[in-house]
Amino acid sequence: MTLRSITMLTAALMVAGSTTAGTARAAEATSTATTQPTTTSRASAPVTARVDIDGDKRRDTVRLTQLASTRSWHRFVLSVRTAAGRTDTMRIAVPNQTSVKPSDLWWGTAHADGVRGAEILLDLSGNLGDAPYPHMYTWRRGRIASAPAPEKAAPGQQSNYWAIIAQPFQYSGYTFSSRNGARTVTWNRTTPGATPEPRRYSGTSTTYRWTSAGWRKVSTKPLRGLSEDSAFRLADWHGITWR
Ligand SMILES: [Ca+2]
Repeated sequence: MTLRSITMLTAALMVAGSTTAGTARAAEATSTATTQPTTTSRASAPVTARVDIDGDKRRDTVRLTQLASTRSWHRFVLSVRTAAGRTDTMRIAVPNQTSVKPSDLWWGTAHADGVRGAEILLDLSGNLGDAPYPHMYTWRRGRIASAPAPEKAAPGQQSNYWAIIAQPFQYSGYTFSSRNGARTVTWNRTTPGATPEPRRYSGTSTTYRWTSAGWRKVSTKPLRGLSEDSAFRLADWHGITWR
């Protein structure tokens, strides 16, 4: 999914949400609903994907299920059941600013890092507005785990927010590749210079290689003099297809 298609999809969802809310499929809320005040009594339909998560080449079941919302939070459960029978779950919460359902958070799965098995990407903005808030999850030692962004992989600053940003004040995106058996990702980030028309963007292109200890920086080079179109093109996922 590209940023442009996200914007178009968001517009379509907002239209659809205003016209089809009454016919939206609903599933029974799970038994883990809490006693807190709720704004919805029933949760929306879960998203389910069949993909190899644990790397044993057998397809596993990934599911994002919605729990009852509170006044402040929409609450979800990400679950994985492997072909081998192992199950784990992780709670996900997003601010309750407007109605969202699992399909609004679901971005897709893809092989991102250097460990066999797919990663899971959720947009914790709920696919609303033009600022995605992608968070990545993976499978480690039999459990669902956060997959930190490479620039936040150092202990103490780990965050599984991946900075996909396409705003005039900042463009940021990631390019994945596999070279000589090593998985790499390059984080490109630019900001505008002070001179208007034509505005030029500069920043850094930092490449990380996957190691047994996670992403490790291997090089940084400057980006200079980019047109806004060029900066925009970097502000997406490249070399990887979330589906
Ligand atoms: Ca599997």
